[in-house]
Amino acid sequence: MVPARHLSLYFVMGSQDCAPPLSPVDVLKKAIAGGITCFQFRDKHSGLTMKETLALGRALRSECRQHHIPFIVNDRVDLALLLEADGIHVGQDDLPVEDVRALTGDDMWVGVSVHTLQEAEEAIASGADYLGVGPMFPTRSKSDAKTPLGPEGLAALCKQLTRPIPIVAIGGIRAAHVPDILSAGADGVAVISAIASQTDPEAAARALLQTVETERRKV
Ligand code: TZP
Ligand code: MG
Repeated sequence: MVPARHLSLYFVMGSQDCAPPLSPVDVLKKAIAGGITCFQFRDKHSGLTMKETLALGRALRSECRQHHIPFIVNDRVDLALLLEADGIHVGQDDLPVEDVRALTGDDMWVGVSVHTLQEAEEAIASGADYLGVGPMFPTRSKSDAKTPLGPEGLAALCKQLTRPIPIVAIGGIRAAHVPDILSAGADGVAVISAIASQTDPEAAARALLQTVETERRKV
């Protein structure tokens, strides 16, 4: 299992999520300065070649290592292994958890995206270390995102889970949503645009983290 504190402010990003003048490395540096607690490298449909993706992954990995931020790779076991990632995150259409585990060994965390209680139970049974539940709200960052669950959907899922597991909520999340999401049962929030599309990603990350920490004291 992933220690829940790492999920407080989970930043997801790839080159498709950043716009000049800030490069992905600039954005990550600022997000780290603002206090993110975990980073997922998710480069999708960005037009980068495999070599460019690997090079970018190495640069981002190095930033995370320097600041002791867990580094997770989205979808790609090959990249996760080459980048010596701390974890890999898979969706419902990616490799099954057992097969990921067979390739990565037991030391790498495996996170799974789920949208329903059944998917959550299956992910737990197959040995997931944490769940990403979403989308919470409409999002522009994922073209094939499913129907938003809202905090009510998240609360229902959390309440019915038969075994506990660390949970991070994702999809359209802004600081104002944090109270409802944490009281619904999530350990933290995962965001792309609430940090990557902001003119000041550091300030955006800092404000989000502060909200998470304030709310956590109340929950
Ligand atoms: N999975 C479910 S929604 C989503 C992913 C990767 C996109 C989240 O991006 P944003 O910009 O925080 O809505
Ligand atoms: Mg995926």
